[in-house]
Amino acid sequence: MRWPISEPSTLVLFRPQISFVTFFLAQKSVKNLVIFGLVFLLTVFFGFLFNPTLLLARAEIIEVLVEKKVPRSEGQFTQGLVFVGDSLIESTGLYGQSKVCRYPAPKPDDLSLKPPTLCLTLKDNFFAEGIATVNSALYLLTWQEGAVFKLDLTTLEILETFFSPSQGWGLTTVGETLWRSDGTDKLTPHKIENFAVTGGKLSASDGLRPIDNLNELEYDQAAGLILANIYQSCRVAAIDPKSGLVTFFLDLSSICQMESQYQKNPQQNALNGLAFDESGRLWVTGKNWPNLYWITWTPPSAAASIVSAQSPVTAGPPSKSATPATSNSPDLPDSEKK
Ligand SMILES: [Ca+2]
Repeated sequence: MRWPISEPSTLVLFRPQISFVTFFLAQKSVKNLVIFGLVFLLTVFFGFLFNPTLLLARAEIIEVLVEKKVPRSEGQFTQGLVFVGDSLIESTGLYGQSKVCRYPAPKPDDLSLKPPTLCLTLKDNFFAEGIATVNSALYLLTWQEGAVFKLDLTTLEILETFFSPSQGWGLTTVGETLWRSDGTDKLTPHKIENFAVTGGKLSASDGLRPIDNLNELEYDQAAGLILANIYQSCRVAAIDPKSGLVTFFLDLSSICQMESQYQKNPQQNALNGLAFDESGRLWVTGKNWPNLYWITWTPPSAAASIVSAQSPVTAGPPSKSATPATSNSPDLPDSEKK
């Protein structure tokens, strides 16, 4: 399993510069030394000018706090999670078991999660994945079947079926665009009318490396960032939807450590499920986890400021509270999915 947050190999990144310095030091002529020195300085200057993200090196990693832990029934292979009004909607995967269910959303005076009031069960040959809402519709991805279902948000009735050109993992809405993850570092924009691809893919990177295994998604409206669950890790990447730059990571390892199902089988029972409720609280869960967690975090400091300033767009400081917008889900290698 690749670990997307591993430290970069600095020596590999700067191998050309090291070779240049070695050659520079071998010079015996003062004139040559001056010329090569100037060339070196210009190379460094223009390198950062055309790729300023090199200055960032790595995105900040922020530990989250658990504000509330809410018990729920076990055995839900969570793929997508989204709040809509007073409801929590969840999609769950696996062939022969995939469904979408609506639950009464936890209330401030009663944060317990009640049984579902309505469920749509998919045919056995569909593996449900991420979900997202737009107006009165719910969009549901399937893993590798190529089908994208548009459901009536109230009745969960399938209204239309669209086509996805590649695997469906996570889904979220940013404005009038649906963004889909497919397990790589790429996010693909789709039209809400027919799910046609509506632009170029977004490549998630921390400035040095691609951040792949993007899975469940959730748009943080207040911060202007797409939160992406990194598959089979306990981290969430906060991605600028204009540049693809990861401005920070949320570290949820403390939650993974307290989750019994994760401890039993971290590959299968991976962290999965991100959703902002109506009050801007971010809830997370995982596959087969018997709990939902309301989490908060302290906004990143210097790193986020640098990123925001450099980004052609966006992104106010990430916040502890934000307003929801959408949802989605993830998944994995064929052998591990089932
Ligand atoms: Ca979500």
